[in-house]
Amino acid sequence: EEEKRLSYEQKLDICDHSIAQKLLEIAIEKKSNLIVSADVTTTQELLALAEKVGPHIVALKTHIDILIDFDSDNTILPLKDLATKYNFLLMEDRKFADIGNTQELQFAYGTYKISNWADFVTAQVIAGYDSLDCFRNVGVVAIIGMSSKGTLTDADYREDATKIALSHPNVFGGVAQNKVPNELLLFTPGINLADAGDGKGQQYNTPEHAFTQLETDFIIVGRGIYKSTDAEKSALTYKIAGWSAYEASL
Ligand code: 6AU
Repeated sequence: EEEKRLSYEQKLDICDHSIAQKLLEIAIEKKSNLIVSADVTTTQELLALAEKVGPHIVALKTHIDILIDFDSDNTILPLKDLATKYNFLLMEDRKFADIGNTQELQFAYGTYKISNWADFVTAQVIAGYDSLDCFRNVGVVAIIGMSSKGTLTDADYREDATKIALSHPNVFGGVAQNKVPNELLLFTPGINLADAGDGKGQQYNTPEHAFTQLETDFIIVGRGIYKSTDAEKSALTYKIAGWSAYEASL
């Protein structure tokens, strides 16, 4: 018989990181594996989107540095309140890619003070194992493979990146377009039900592909939701599509 993917309940037994545990618990409770990528450029749009999609998501993914009006009191405090109100985590998609000392500074200082509010962050592993030591008080999702056409994350790179992700205690997951070992949570962006690409190198797949072929744990959807005329309705559509695809893959 073909080996079955692990359920969220089974993953709870083998993924020890506290943030992995929280994500899995939220997924089970909300029957959702959806992460919305809030790639909007004003605080008002960010908060309005979080309010609409909050009930349907396990995490809201930010690119906090694209906001034109970032302000820790006006942006982060209300965002934190919404995360508490609707029970979702904050994933800052910073994709750190430097030496440990520089990342430590980028993480805790500057305008965004990511370490003060993010539950988990994305990081490249290009600078090696030790570069990830600085993310002590959050969880890290390692970029193992990218969704864009022509990405340099070939099979050799992904194999080495996966080794770092598996062995570093701060890392509990990976972003990839391929299967990863069961001990990691898999996050898959490049998900869209309507489009195959964006004309700028992005390549899209369906939730069904992500769960059946990649055995992913979480789908990440940006424009498919925040660009649609009714973001709440679209979030619900992707939530249901993601959950059905997960159940069908069990
Ligand atoms: O659904 P989209 O195409 O509008 O947005 C996809 C989101 C963007 C990207 O920065 C991000 O997912 N992303 C990532 C992440 C999550 O790290 C990696 C990748 O390989 N491809 C990708 O699109 O916010």
